[in-house]
Amino acid sequence: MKNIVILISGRGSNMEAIVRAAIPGARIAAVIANRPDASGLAFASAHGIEAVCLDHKAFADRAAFDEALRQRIDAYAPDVVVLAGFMRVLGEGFVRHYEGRLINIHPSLLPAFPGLHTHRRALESGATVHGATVHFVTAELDSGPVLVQAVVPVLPDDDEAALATRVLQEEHRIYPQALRWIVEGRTRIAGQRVLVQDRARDQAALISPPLDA
Ligand code: NHR
Ligand code: GAR
Repeated sequence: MKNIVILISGRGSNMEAIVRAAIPGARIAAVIANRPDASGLAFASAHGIEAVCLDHKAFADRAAFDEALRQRIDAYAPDVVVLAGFMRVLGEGFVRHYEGRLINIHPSLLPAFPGLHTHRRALESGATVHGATVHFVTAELDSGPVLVQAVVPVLPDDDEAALATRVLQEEHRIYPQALRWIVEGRTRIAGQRVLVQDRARDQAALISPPLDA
């Protein structure tokens, strides 16, 4: 059995998608939030998962929070640590400690739009496609090796909320899949690339807006 620890900051719908996926061989050992008002903690508790709040505001600085967080996580002997809407930047020491077993989902097609407010920035850029990326976390923000990406169209009537909803729906598909690949031991990091054994080989292009028939 592989132990999974999931870190959230809010609603936790990606955490929920992972829990509902019931990945064979994976046990969600704990869900930890850095904010007491993270509503995802209630879902975790209701599903018999240990739900922990570690309020970053209770710590003197980032290093102290990182260290306390690391100790809480390590108590569960995790094989994989999953950032699911986790909103605190983590220090180099923390990231190095979990190297190769720490993953994040970011709401853009990296390397486009690292950081915050990705949907607004995608709309402003005029891009006609946008999406989400699951990646291994490295010290440099939103820059680690990519496991999987989902592309959605940007539609003419989109506002930030509509685009975010379309992206989130795909996040809920790709994040459980990526975690499953890791739990099954099928991923290998080769430089900036991630190789997935025996993955589907669909070479279809995604074009937005669609070409005329
Ligand atoms: N830490 C490292 N070292 N590397 C990454 O790739 C990380 C990370 C921590 C979180 C998630 C990331 C995202 O997917 C993530 C990736 C928070 C911020 C941020 O600026 C940026 C990126 C991400 C998460 N946070 C502010 C901060 O001061 C707080 C913002 C808030 O609380 O609303 O930490 O986008
Ligand atoms: C998701 O869209 C996730 O990609 C994004 O926040 C949302 C969290 O939703 N993550 C970040 O922006 C990280 N900086 P959720 O709490 O319902 O999973």
